Amino acid sequence: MKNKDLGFDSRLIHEGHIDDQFGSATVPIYQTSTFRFKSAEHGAACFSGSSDGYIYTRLNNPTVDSLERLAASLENGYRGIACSSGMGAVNTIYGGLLKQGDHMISTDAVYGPSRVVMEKHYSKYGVESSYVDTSNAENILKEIRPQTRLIYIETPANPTMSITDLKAVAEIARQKGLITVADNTFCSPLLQKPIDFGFDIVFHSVTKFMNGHADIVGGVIVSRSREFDQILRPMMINLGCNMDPHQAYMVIRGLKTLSVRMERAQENAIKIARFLEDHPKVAWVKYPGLESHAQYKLARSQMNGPGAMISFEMKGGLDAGKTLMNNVRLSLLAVSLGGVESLIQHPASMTHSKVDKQSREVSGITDGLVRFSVGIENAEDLIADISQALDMV
Ligand code: LCS
Repeated sequence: MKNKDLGFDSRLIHEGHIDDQFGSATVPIYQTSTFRFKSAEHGAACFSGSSDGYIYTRLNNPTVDSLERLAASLENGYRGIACSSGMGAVNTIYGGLLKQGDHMISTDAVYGPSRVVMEKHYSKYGVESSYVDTSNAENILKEIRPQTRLIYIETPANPTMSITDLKAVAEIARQKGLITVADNTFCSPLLQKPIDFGFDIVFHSVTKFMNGHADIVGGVIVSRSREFDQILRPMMINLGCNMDPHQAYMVIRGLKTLSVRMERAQENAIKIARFLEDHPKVAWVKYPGLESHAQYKLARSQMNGPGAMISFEMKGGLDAGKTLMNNVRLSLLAVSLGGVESLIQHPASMTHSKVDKQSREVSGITDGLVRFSVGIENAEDLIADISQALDMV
């Protein structure tokens, strides 16, 4: 059977594996900075591209290559580009696709640094950006200027959990000749495949659900076509934000259990979301698996599951949220997300603290918003823990 005929879970286990001479069941870690050429001619051929041998680990490496092939298969794309971090992927995309005078339209509630690096650094090089609520595709249409080149969306958005209609955005971009990029970190390719909806480029902070064990930082970009891969790969190489072979091995290892981890985390998440929604001290809960989520139907139509991220606000605002966070005992008070352990954090003072307060408020990142990344512990234990912490408020 050809691998393209395999189901998603079989791909997680078998796809991308580069053959090694000893028949290793797992992808070997090629912990080397450089590769020996067979001859001067071979070295020259590797550099010219007429031979696809390995050269130097910043450029290519068999372990990293295995992850790049696996990621591409999972996202139904052409090829993956593994990066040292999710922010390495963001900068490869911005730097590779935008030039002086270009304009980008982005989801307003993106991961804080994805916005901060554009507003504070790329603006110095003459790149302009607008931040809108992309959960209404009309807002994107209104922002398009002659200089617009890129539509960059995050869905569900970190941390507001608002959902952008992938098909509608891809259609707008097709009509206007724009490039589309989706940050798929909150979903992983198990729950959402933006390329299937017409997106050009998808990327992940693999630090999160894809690796899933809170033990490495990394990123991966998957392009729909060779054209985009050929623009982005040299950018990543020249920025020097390549993934290390050991990091790549860890992600490949973590990915094998993506489906089983995500299924369990989602089972827990819906129970916790309902518990929070019914709790008298909680003002609101945003979770795509709750009927009360404003885009519940859209989420169901483009995601294969609601995921394991929940945002909520305490009736007592920030102070009540702080008391809650200071009193959880099982969940960890920590940033990051998508691991087997549950994590709780406060975006306004932590992950999104460098975004100015007014922009945070406009995009729905209120001071009282608390973000919960649901792990795979026993749901009863997680609920008991949150419940006792809520009692302290
Ligand atoms: N995109 C999203 C949606 C993210 O949540 C993050 C990190 C990144 C990109 C950047 O990836 P990194 O370089 O960290 O691998 N999000 C974090 C968060 O919410 N808490 O801590 C990190």
